Amino acid sequence: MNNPVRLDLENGIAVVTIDNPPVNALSHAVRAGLLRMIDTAEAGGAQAIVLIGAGRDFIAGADISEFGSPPKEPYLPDLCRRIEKSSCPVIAVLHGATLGGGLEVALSAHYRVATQTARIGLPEVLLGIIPGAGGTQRLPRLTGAEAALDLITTGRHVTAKTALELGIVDHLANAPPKEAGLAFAENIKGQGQRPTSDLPQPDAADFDAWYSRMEQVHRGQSAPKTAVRAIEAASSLPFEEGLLRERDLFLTLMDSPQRAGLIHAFFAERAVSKLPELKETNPRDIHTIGILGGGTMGAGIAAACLLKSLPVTLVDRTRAAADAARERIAQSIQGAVKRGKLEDAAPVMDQLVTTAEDLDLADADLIIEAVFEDMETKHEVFARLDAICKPGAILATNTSYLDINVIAARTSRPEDVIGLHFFSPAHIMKLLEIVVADKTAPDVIATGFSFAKRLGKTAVRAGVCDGFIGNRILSRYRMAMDNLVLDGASPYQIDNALTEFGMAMGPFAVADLAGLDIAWAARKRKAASRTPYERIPTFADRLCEMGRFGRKTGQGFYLYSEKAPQGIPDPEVEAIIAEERAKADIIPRDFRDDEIVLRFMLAIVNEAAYILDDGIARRPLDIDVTLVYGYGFPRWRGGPMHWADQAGLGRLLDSLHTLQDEDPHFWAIAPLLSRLAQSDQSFADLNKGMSR
Ligand code: 3H9
Repeated sequence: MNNPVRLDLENGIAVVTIDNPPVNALSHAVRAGLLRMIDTAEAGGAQAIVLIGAGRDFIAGADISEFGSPPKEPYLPDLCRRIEKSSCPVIAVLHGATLGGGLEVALSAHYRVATQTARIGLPEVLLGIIPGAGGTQRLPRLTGAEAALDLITTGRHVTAKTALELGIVDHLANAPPKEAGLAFAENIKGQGQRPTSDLPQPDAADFDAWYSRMEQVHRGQSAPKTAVRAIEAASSLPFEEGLLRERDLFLTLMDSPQRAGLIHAFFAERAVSKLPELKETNPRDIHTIGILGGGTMGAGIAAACLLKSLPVTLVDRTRAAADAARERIAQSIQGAVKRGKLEDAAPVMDQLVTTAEDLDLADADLIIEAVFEDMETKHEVFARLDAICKPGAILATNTSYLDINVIAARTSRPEDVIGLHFFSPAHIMKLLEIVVADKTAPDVIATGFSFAKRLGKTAVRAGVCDGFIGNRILSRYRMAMDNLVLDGASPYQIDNALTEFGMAMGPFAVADLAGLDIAWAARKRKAASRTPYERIPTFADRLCEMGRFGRKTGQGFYLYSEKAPQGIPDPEVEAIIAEERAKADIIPRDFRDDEIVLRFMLAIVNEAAYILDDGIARRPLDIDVTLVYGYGFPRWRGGPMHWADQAGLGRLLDSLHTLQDEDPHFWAIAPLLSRLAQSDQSFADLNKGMSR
C-alpha cells in the first residue's frame, strides 16, 4: 500500500488514521507516514492531533514480519519521541488491539482515550523481546513499577476499564474511535501537551526478587528477566538514559535465537490452518455434537465442546457408565468455574445429554468416537454409526494410532470419516490433529478445522500412519531415550537434561503420568512385528511386572507421595536397570547432558523428515506446531524443525552418521534430511511457498 496513513482536518483538529490491514502494524511505510502527517498537522496549525486506526484495531504493534531484516528509518523510538515533542497536543484513541509498539505510540501521545473494544498490552516478551520504543520507561511512569512489571513480564492484555484503573488511559469513551477522539479534543482545548516522560520516576520495586522469579518461572528464557532490568532503569535513571538502556537490551534480544524461535512459532501457528482444501470449500454446518464413549477422552472432548456452547449428546454402553461420564464432565466444567473461565456451570451442563441409547446420536451433525483402542471394537462402532447417523453427518474417530482408512472402509460413506485426535485433558490441551484419510471429503476437512477454531484449538493436518505426526515422533524419541538408559544413562539424568533444554517434562516423568501399562501393552501388541534389531526396554517391562504403572499406582520410574506429588528418583529403579543391563551384557557408559539432548533431537528430526517424505505432514511447520502444542516442546525454540535449521542440517547429518556406526538400524537416516543437507537447504525452505 502506498499511503497507509492519512490526515483529515475536522474543525481545526487533525485526524490521523493508520490504515494498514489486517492489524495496522507499524511497518516502515506506516512509521514514515505517521511522521509525515505529524509534520503536516503542525505546519497546518492544527489545534490537536487525534490518532486512530482504520477498522477494528488501533495498532497491533511493530510489523513483526520485518524482524530479522535490517531496520529502516524512521525507527519507532524516534517516531515516539517526535510524537511526544509535537507542538500540537496529541490524543491517541485506543480501540481493538493496542499492543506492543501500538501502545508505545499511545504512551507517547499526550492523552489517551480508550473505547470498550480496546485490548491493551505490551506482549513483546511473548516474542522473545522487550518493548523497544520507550514502553519500559513510559508505562511505569503512568502505572508505577509493580503494575508495569506485571504487565510487561506476562505480556497480558487488559481491558479499557482496567487500563483506566491502572492509569494507562485518561478516559473511557462509548463512541466510535473518531468521534471519541474529536469529543475528547474539544474537552482538553487549551490544556496543551503533557509528555509522559515529564512524569516523575516510578518508585523502586524489589527488582532483584522479580528477576529471580522470572528466572524460575520462565526457565531458560531471556526476555522476561531482561524486562525487569529495563523497568528498573526507569526508576534508577533519567528518562533519556533509561531509553538508551532499554534500546541496548532490546537490540541484544532482537539478535537472539529465542526471538527467531518465537516469531517462527507465531507465524507457524497461523499457517497451520492455511491449506488448499480450506480455500476451496466451505465447512458443513455443525450445531450438535455426538460423542461415543464417556471415558477420560470422551468426557474431556464433551467438556471442550460444552465450554464453547456446543450441545453434546454422549452415549456410553450402560446407564451407569453414562452417569459416570456425566460426573466426570461436571467436574471439568466446575474446574473451569474455579479457574475463572466460566461464571455458572448449570447452563453449560443443561446442554449435555448422557444416555446409553446410541439411537440418540441420529440427529448429531458431528459424531466423535472415543471408545477402546481396538480395531474390532472400532469396526463395530463405525458400522453401527453408519446405520444410525443422518446423511451428511461427519463420523470422526479419536483414535491415536489406528488406521483410519480401514475404519472408514467399514462404512458406506468413507468420505464423511475423519480423525480428530485430541490430547488429554481434551478440554485443556490446545492441539488437535486432524487426520485425513484417503477418501475424506474436502468439506469434511474444512469442517474439522472450523470445529477446532470454534473450540479454541490449534489444528494440524496429518495423514494416516501409526501414530500420525505426534505419537509417531513420540514413539521414536521414547525409543531413543530407552536405548540411552540401556546403554548407561539414568532416566533421571535424561529427564533433567531435557527439562533444562526446555521440555515441559522429561519423557520418563511423562510415561509415569500416562501410565507405564499403556506402553507395555503397545510393546506386547507389537511384539510379533518387531524387527530382530529392535532393542527392548526390559527395565520398563520389569517395572510393570511389579505393578509399578506410574503416578496412578504411586510408583513408576519415580516414587510419588503426598510430600512429593511430582515424584522423586528411586534407587530401586536404578538397581533394576543395572540388573537388566548386566543380563544383556551391556557395559554402561556415561553420557553428557548435551549428548542426551542431541540424541533426543536427532530422533525427532530424523523421524520428522521421514514423516514429511511420506506426506503425513505437509510442511515442517506443521511438525513444529504439533510438538509445541501437544508434547511440551519449548515454544521459544520455535519447534524441532526450526531448531534443526538453527543447529545446521549439515552438522546434524554428521552426528547421525556417527550414531549410525553405533546402531545402523535405529539411526537409519531419512533421505529428505540428506537431500536438504547436501543441497544446502533448510526446513524453512520447504515451508516457503506452502503457507497456503
Ligand atoms: C513490538 O511491537 C516491538 C516494539 O516494542 C518495538 C519495536 C522497535 N505484525 O492473530 P490473527 C497478522 S512487537 C505483522 O490471525 P486475531 C497475522 O500474522 C509486536 N503481522 O488475528 C495474521 O496474518 P495472516 C507486539 C501481524 O484477530 C493477521 O495479522 N505485538 C501482526 O486472532 C491476523 O492475525 C504483538 O505481539 C504484527 N504485529 O488476533 C501482537 N499481528 O492473516 C501480535 C498480527 O496473513 N498479534 N499480524 O495470517 C496478535 O496478538 C494478534 O494477531 C492480534 C489479532 C490480537 C493482533
